[in-house]
Amino acid sequence: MFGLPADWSLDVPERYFTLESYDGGVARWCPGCGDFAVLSAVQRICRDEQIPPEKLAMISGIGCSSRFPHYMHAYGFHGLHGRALPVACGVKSRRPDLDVWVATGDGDCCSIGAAHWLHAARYNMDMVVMIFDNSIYGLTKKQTSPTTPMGVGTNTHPDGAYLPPLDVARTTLGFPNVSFVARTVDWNPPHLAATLEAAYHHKGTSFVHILQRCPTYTPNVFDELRQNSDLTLLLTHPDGVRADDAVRRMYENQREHDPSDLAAAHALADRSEKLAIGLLYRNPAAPRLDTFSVRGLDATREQKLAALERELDRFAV
Ligand SMILES: Cc1ncc(C[n+]2csc(CCOP(=O)(O)OP(=O)(O)O)c2C)c(N)n1
Ligand code: SF4
Repeated sequence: MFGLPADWSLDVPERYFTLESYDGGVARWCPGCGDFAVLSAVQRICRDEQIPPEKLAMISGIGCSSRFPHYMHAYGFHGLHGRALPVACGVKSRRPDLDVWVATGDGDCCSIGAAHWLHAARYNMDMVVMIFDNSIYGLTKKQTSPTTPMGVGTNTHPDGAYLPPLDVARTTLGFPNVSFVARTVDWNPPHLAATLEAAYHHKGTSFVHILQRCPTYTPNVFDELRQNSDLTLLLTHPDGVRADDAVRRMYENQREHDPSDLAAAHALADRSEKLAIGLLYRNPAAPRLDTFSVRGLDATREQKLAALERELDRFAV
């Protein structure tokens, strides 16, 4: 036929996933909410990587951003406020074959869930943790969060927060055994996607600090950053987040930063002068608890019973 050899065959994959394959329904966020951009980026990465939906687990706590699992056609767990990370660690322990993604807000992760944030960094299990930082508690309608800038009035602090905010990326860099910390912004979709892609390919817990617009409750917090690109510093490096020409053209300030340099990462994460975006730190050699927690997963029922008997015998009186 048309000069093709008789034994020619088209190598068509048995399953091909399109963006629709990951579509979990109409997202109910306010118009202009930055969460939409993150959802699109994640769906594109899943399509590009051809991840079967049944191999994806989207885990969240409570908050607007935590509604994320509902909008992905994948396994999902929309759990308790602040508890996304322990659930994700549990899933990864017993189902190492699943790609685990966590959606957690600045309130969910850095306030009520802060203890889990530290320990998840230390456990360093293979997963992507997206911290949606809109500087406010959105779902409960505008209470101060640990990242609310001073001077921004909220329902709990009408005259503005009393204390300076914490920075998500900078704080994460201080945790023991942390292996990946990056920062990006929802209003730069190519950079957001490249950052999440780098996070997905890192073996360990990849924390991605995402500055996320909440036009309803913190409409102006990122105005300066969005209107004046001089306030952003684009981090570049062959081992860092890919920055294509379009992204490079957006920012005059660029710096090559070696992501293995933790001291430099700490200094760059400081936002007092500029907002550094890109990969701040990566340590592929950090030990991972999920390489140990999988032990015994392939044990037979008989082996498990025998192990249980042995344990119980130790306590016999
Ligand atoms: C144990 C518990 N405490 C408080 C709440 C109320 N609550 C629900 S979401 C939320 C904060 C959400 O803020 P954030 O995590 O930043 O997410 P956002 O809505 O801004 O995306 C709070 C305080 C709750 N559901 N459970
Ligand atoms: S309240 Fe803010 S964070 Fe929540 S859906 Fe609306 S814009 Fe998004």
